[in-house]
Parts: sequence; structure tokens; C-alpha cells
Amino acid sequence: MKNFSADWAAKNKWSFDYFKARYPDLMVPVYGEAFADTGKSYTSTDDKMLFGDYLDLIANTPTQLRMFLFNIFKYIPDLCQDFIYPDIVDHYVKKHPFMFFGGATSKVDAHFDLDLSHVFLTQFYGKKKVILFGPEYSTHLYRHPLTVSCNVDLGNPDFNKYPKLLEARGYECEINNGETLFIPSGYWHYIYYVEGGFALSLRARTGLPRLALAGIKMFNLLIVDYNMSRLLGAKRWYAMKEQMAIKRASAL
Ligand SMILES: O=C(O)CCC(=O)C(=O)O
Repeated sequence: MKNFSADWAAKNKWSFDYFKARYPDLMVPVYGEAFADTGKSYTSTDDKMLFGDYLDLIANTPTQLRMFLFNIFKYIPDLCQDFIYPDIVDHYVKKHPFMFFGGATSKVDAHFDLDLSHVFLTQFYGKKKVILFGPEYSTHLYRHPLTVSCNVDLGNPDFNKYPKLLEARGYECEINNGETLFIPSGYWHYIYYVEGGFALSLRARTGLPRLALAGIKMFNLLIVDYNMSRLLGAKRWYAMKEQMAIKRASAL
């Protein structure tokens, strides 16, 4: 969408320089390689950096360091004045507008969002390549049971190891400054930062049945998967999930 953010003050205001000048000392969480790695939980990270230093880094250098699902508005509520929720849907999740930052070459491994909300992802700076697959292709993507992710690298897919990928039909697009991508509930997305940049995601609810399904998925991931990993050891449990994913896909 080209006009989703047409009326936002943020469009002419937010930039690396704007954030850096105002909030250089904010400590922000940063992620390295994708979160599907063995032993990493869904969205946690121990690494933190000063926002000013992080912005300098991504403005000038290719880097894998990303800020993922960052609710910057919790720390700087005034920024919420700079955008509005366009009334093309009802029931935005207004508590959780998230920002995403990344340097050139950063990638976000294929996953779908645990809360199953619809997402409107508006790009401010830089350019991103996005690959999307509908939920009907979860098995073709070798989804790890109980989780919202897989071990497939959609940026460099190994078709020998994951042959069913060849049968999945998805979408590939680029989002540039000022453009908004709609990611429907449950859609898989893989993202590659062609240039360093940042984006805002506004989320919308999808109704009670999907909310209940999201509850089940949260229980599976945050309770069952987490405890299985603790019980069996992260590496062993990850390898077991990978085997299950391969078995399911070969039965297609
Ligand atoms: O743009 C990004 O870096 C990630 C976006 C994403 O994964 C999401 O909106 O769920």
C-alpha cells in the first residue's frame, strides 16, 4: 500500500538523525543471527546497546544486528502522536505498535506471528525484500512442531534437504520508504534488509476463534516447547523437531 501512512507526521519527522539526536542513551535490545537457532527462545535476547550507537552502526555498516518487536512507545510515548491508525480495519491492537530496525544484510528467519494478528508493516528508511507463504504451506516449509518457525533458510534454500519447498507457492516483494506491506494473519514471512532501515508495524485482531487458536499456539510454544527444551536439552530437542518436520513433509 502506498497511502496507508499518507497522513502521518512521522513520515517527515522520523529518521536515524531524529532518533539519534533525541534518544541516544536509551538502552535497546539487539538480536544477532535469526531467532530460530537452537536454544534461543522466541523473542528474548540478552544483548543491549545504546540506541545512538546502534543507529550509527546500521546507518553506516552492513550488520546482522536487528531490533526486533521493539515497543519503543513504552519508553517514548510521545512518538505515538506521530502516526494514526487508518480506519480500514477495526480492532487494532493499540497496546502493541512495534518498531523493527536492522542493518543492510540483516535477515529475519521465516516465521509467522504467534498472536495471529494481521500486520501492517510500514517501511520508513531503506529497502527490504520480503517472502510470504500462506499457512497452508506450513508443512512444505518444514515447520517445527509446537513452534512458529522452521530451519529452512528462505534466502538460500537447500532443496536437496527440503524438497517439498519446491511445491510451495508464495509471494516475493520489496518494500521501500513510505510503503506498507499487509501480512495476513498466520502468514509466514522471511525478511532481508537490502539497506539499513526501520519500520513500524500496526497489528489488527482477527476475531475470537483465531484469538483462541493463538492462545493454544502460545501455550504450545511458551510452555510445552520451552519445557521440552529444558528437559531434553536444547540441541537434542531441536534435532527431534527437525526430524519430525522432515517426516511430516515427506508424508505429503
Ligand atoms: O521488519 C522486520 O524486521 C520484521 C517484521 C516482522 O517480522 C513482523 O512484523 O512480524
